Amino acid sequence: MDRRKFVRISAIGSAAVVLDSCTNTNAQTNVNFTQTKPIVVSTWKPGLIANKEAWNVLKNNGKSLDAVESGVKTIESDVNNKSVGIGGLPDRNGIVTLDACIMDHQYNCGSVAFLQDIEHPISVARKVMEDTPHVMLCGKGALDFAIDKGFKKTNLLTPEAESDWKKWVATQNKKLPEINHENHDTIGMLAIDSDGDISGACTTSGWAYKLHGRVGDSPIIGAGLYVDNEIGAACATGIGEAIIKITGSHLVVELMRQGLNPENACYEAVQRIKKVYSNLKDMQVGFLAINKAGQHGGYSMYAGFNYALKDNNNEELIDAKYEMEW
Ligand code: SD4
Repeated sequence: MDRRKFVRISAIGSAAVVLDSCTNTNAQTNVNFTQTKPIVVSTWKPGLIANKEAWNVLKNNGKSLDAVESGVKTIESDVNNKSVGIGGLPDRNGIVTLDACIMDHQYNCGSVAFLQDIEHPISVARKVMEDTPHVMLCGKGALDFAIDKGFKKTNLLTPEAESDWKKWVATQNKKLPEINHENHDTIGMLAIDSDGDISGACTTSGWAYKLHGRVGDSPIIGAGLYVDNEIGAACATGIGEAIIKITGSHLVVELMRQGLNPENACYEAVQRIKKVYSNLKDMQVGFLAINKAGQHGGYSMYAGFNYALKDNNNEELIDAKYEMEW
């Protein structure tokens, strides 16, 4: 029943109303709405490092959009992270292909999918947002656009990732690794700046050893990321196909609009995936959300999902609640 107690942030953002959806009495208690800001949250343990970078922007009254871009770039450049940017595990043809998107407080958004040879897909996504009338560029077109904008080509396949891939190629069954246990760390980041404006970013090399050409949820606005500055923002990690099927991040934001707090909204999104799939084996998905007040929460299908938080008082890794053990 506790889960059903939630805080509704009013659309104008001036008050919070406590509702009890179980009794649905609409008994409402006005409480003072104090926005926690600035604040940044991001998925998985590497989020701790990314948050530090974002915080350098936020603490100096910088924009949340700049914060999330510079935050996730640190992970894109980390050769030891096997799920994002350079060092990311390749597809089954041995080619690293990257997906990323970014969204600001005014519904502006940009995205790249199936991008190769560029270290910072998130910055290309931002250029798509700022310099074109489009939202999404893919593959060769995205690469040509990046080069045109001055990005340099980089070999993203590190010797370590190549050797992992070769070992996988040599396996009999060519099973896709389980996201979370063997293949995780896609970074989704959500931030509120000192003006109270929310932005988000998401970047990944996707599901290791995926089919060549496969695109996951991470570059899809509404699936891997969504921001509505009146309500809050959400991002996702895990099996992208499941997240796309329920338009996960948009769903979480809409659930917050209806009054759920971030954790409960993430919980409901996981329940939706449970309805869609009869077989949940290896079906790890995790959602992370923040509302306009700066409340945050996450929830995942399986144990193991965590997220990093940084605000004026806290810097920590938080274990999300989950539906089941592996
Ligand atoms: C994808 N959602 O490509 C990504 C993978 C992921 O942690 O999040 N891994 O489907």
